[in-house]
Amino acid sequence: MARRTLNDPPLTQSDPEIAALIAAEERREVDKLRLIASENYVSRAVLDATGSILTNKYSEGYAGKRYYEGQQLIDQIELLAISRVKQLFGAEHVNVQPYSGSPANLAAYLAFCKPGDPVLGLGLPAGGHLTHGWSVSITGKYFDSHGYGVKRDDQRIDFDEVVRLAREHKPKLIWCGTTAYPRTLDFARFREIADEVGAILCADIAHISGLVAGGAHPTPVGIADVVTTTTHKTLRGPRGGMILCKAEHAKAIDRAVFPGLQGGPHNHTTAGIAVAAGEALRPEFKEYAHAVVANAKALAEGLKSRGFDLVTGGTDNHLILLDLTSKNVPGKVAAQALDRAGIVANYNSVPFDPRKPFDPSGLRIGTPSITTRGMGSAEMAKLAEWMERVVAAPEDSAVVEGVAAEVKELCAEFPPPGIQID
Ligand code: DSN
Repeated sequence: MARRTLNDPPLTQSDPEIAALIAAEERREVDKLRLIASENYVSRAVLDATGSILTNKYSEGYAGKRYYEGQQLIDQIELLAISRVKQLFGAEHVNVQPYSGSPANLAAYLAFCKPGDPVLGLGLPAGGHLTHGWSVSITGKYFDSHGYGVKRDDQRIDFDEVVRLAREHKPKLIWCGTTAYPRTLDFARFREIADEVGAILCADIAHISGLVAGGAHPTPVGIADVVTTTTHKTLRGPRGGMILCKAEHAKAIDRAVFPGLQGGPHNHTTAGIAVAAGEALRPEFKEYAHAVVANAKALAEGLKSRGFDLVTGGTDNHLILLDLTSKNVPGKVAAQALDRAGIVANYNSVPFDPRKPFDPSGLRIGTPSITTRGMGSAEMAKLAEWMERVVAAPEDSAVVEGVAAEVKELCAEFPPPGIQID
C-alpha cells in the first residue's frame, strides 16, 4: 500500500496571518531595548525544547506514578529537569509542574492553609505580588490576608510592621518576595519572624531566581520552608513555574500542584526548564547574573546623575524603580513616550503613591534582557542619556524619533539569542 501523503505545511503557509505577527514581534524584540524587569530572551535551545512535540503528550501524575501510559520518555525529561534544578539551587525537593508563578503560589496556599486562614505578604503598592494576598486576587478573597509595607524614610521593607502584624494575626503563611523592590531580601530576618509565630515561610523569588542561581543574590533555599518561582525571568527559561521545598513538605506541595490545582503538566515547558537549568549550571550563567546587577547599578548611577529619583536611592538587584514626580511626568506618559523611542518599560506605582495604579508616578525598568544581549556599562550610560532626553520631552516627536533611531542602531550591534533575522 502506498504511504499516505500528509498535508502539513509550515506556519508561514498554513497561517500566514499569525506567522507575520510572530515575525513582526521578532523584529520588535530585536530592534527595541526591552527593559521590562520580568522579561528576557531565551536561547535557541530553550525555544526548540519548548516548541517541541512534547506538547502532544498527557502525563498527569509524577514520574513512575502516572495516570496515562506512554511515559517512558516524559518521565526521563521531568526527572532530568528536577535533578538539574535541585543541583542549581541545592534544594531538597523540586516540583517543576506549576504552569506559572501564580499557580505555584496558589499551591503553597493549598498545601498549608484553609480558606479564611490568616496570611501575611508585602502589599502590592509596596512592590509585592497580587498572589501575596492582595484584595483583588483570589488570595485576598479566600484568605484573611494582611499586607506589610515599606518605610516612608528609606522605602525598604518595614520589619517592625512585619513583626507587629505577625504577632497580631498569627499568619499560617508569611510571604517574602517582590515584583518591584530594588533591594536584597533578608530571608533570615523573615525566618526569625515566621519561627516566632509558627508560620510557614514562603519565598517567592520569581524576579530574582536567576540572580540566586548565579550567586548574585542570597538564597532563601534552606531558610524558607518553600520557595516558588517563575522560570522565565532572570532564570532565562520558558514561561513556567516551579516550587522548591524542604523534604518534609514534599508530599503536601506535590499533592497541592497535582491533583489539587492542575491536571497534566506542560511537558514541552518541563523540557524547556530542563534545558534552561542546564544552561544556568554553566559558569557563564554566574557571569550573566552578576552582569545583570552590575548593569542595573551602572544604569541607576547614570539616571541619578541626570536628576532622576530612584525608590530606595538605588538598586541591589536587576531592577530600578523611578519616581518621576520631580520630573513632572506621570509614569504612563513616560512609559508610552519611551516605547515610541524603542525603550520598553512599564509604568508602576511607587510606595505611598498619591496617583492611581492605572496612572501612577513611577516607572519600573530592569536589565535582564539587555544583559542577555551582551550590553555593558557603556550602553547603560547611553541608555540613561536617552531616557533623560525622552522624559524631558515626551510629546516632542523629533526627540522621540531621534532617540528611536539611535536605539535601533545600538540594538543592531547586540543581536539577542533565539532570533535569527537577516
Ligand atoms: N507580571 C510580573 C511582573 O512583571 O513582575 C509579575 O507577575
